[in-house]
Amino acid sequence: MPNTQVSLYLSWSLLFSVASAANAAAQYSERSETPGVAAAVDVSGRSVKNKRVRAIHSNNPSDMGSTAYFIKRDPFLAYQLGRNLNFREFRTRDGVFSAIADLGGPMPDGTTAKITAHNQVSCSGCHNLPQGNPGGGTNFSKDSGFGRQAPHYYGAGIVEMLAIQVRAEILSQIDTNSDGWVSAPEAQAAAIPVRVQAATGPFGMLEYGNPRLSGGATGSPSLNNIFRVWYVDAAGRVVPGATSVDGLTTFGYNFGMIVWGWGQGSGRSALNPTNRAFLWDPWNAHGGLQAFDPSTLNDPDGDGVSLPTLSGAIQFPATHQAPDAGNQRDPLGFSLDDPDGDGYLSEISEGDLDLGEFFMLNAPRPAFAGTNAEYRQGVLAMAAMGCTDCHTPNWTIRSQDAVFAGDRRLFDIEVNFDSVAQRLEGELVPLYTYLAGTYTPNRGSFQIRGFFSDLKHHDMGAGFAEVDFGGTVNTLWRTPMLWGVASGFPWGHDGQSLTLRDAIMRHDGEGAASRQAWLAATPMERQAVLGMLRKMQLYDIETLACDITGDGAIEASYIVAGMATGIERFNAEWLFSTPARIQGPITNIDGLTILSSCVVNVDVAYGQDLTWRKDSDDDGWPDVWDNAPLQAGFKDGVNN
Ligand code: HEC
Ligand code: HEC
Ligand SMILES: [Ca+2]
Ligand SMILES: [Ca+2]
Ligand SMILES: [Ca+2]
Ligand SMILES: [Ca+2]
Repeated sequence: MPNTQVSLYLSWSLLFSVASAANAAAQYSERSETPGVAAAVDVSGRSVKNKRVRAIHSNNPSDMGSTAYFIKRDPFLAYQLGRNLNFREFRTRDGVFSAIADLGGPMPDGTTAKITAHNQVSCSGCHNLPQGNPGGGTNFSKDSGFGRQAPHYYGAGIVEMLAIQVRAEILSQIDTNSDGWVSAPEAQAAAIPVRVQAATGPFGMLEYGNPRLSGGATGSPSLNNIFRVWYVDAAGRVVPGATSVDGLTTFGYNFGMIVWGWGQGSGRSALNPTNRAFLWDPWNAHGGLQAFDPSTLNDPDGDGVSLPTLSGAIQFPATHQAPDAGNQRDPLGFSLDDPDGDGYLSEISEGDLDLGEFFMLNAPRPAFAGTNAEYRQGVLAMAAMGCTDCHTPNWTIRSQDAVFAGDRRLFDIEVNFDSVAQRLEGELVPLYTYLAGTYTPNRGSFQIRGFFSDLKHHDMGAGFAEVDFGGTVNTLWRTPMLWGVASGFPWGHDGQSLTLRDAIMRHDGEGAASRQAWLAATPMERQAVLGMLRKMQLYDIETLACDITGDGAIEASYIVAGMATGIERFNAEWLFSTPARIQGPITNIDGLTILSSCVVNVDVAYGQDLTWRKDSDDDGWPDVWDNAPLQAGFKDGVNN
């Protein structure tokens, strides 16, 4: 019997591969088709439907199909294209990998390897709870034998905006002549400790360390470990490799907040300062896909901070540069470097990063699935135990002015708990002005309730200690945002806490007093905390009941392009400038009528025929970047 099964499978797959080869030109390997026609089908509508085509960056929205066009003219499509880059499974023909599961990157001791590299073809290989969302959930072999836990990145835009805002606020206090860096005399005159106001009200004032230099006119500052500092010459330009202000080659410093990552130990902050960097880094480390990114290198004054990207985020080339340097370029503009030598060029383009970043900027934030009273009680109980000394509940994004960038997002999804219906319900809140076909973010202020982090690193002592692969001990960790913590199973940097109680019981070092307070609290007080933590949750973004039309109601049968799509919900495809039209009711092989969310106008809805996007030979190289636009060549447009 097993033999028959195998041979059946073989003959079927043989037939199938012949059929698909015959249809190759008409097919996408993504699930873009309708049932009964081809293999690449998904009636749930959740799979990636658009073709893998390198996106082309432009600052000009009139360049049809460029990233400026999508972000300014068709931003929900930009969001969806970015979503699909985050969740797409990259294939051999896209340049994924060169090696598989080799060891990569040095630990602090300089010799021990840090991670199992080249182990996933998609961000969603690890960030997939719930599937198709920027959730967390998996642990993988990194830093120590216990591994590291993948956090969710719901609300990633807010996290990034706060990180850039804290830096801007600190800089505006110390950099008294406003030239963008801290000179030795400015450092000497700085107030200590440097303070930042997270939000008005209680728990709002945070201290980020000592910006003065260790030796007065020379040395280094002692800011909180979450910052990475670099040193600059008399004109504020990065001096590569410098480790202090010496008054000879270095005359001051600059810094960025490495907000992302659990922590890498004393003097090593954490992983990445921006969402853009948190795309090219894992694509390289896990997927073997190297990005070429002129936007990050766009630093005309050489101070180590780039001009804002299309999403409005400054980058930090002083400390973080994409792996493909683009030393040699094709006349059409893409990089010829091929850092991993697999023959596939420009595996991730600057435009891909624009779109992936735009999705992360606008990624919806976690929700609180309880009443205001339950929330208030929980926060009060946490405050009484000292938890809020680190888990800062509220933050304010400052509106745009000379110092701050304002809320750069296009929209917010406000999710609340309906205690009568006993469910979460969302509301799409536009944060843009639409004028003459162009969407512009309002860049106002935004109140974030229920964030629960001070964005600082703390010494958490033995309870959370990590002995890394090479034997170095780390006890410094970023206060994790607790939004979404109920869906964050398991907990701690190593995922070793299988209950919330256990995570709390591991608080040691600077958190020891809090654990004592937890132990001394009454069962009711502890219950108030746990009860609240268990309501801070994630949700499936695309099936959440959600008012997207702004009429204050959630329609039971929401019609898009003449087709009933089910309950009103946030599916970005329906907000495209040409909305995606679903297939609608179909009869399946069992004779049941089901709703097919397959999209029947993929090419038009997804802008696949626009000048800067069109890929006539389906090789992933858009015609305008393809040296043989009518001959498939996955490696470089020409060769296979
Ligand atoms: C192999 C599993 C894996 C893959 C694939 C992966 N990640 Fe992660 N991710 C992790 C782990 C583990 C961490 C925590 C790492 C640490 O801090 O040491 C993390 C951290 C993050 C963070 C920071 C979260 C926080 O709270 O600090 C972001 C953002 C993120 N990943 C985004 C991405 C994106 C985008 C991709 C795809 C381009 C991706 N990840 C691919 C496992 C993965
Ligand atoms: C001194 C700062 C500090 C205080 C006070 C503090 N925490 Fe934490 N908390 C942290 C840090 C840092 C971590 C991350 C530990 C790690 O990386 O493994 C953490 C982790 C957690 C986690 C796990 C989160 C996750 O995503 O894995 C929970 C839950 C938590 N804290 C709740 C509390 C509660 C409840 C209190 C009060 C009883 C409290 N914390 C007090 C700093 C603090
Ligand atoms: Ca590769
Ligand atoms: Ca390559
Ligand atoms: Ca092509
Ligand atoms: Ca070609």
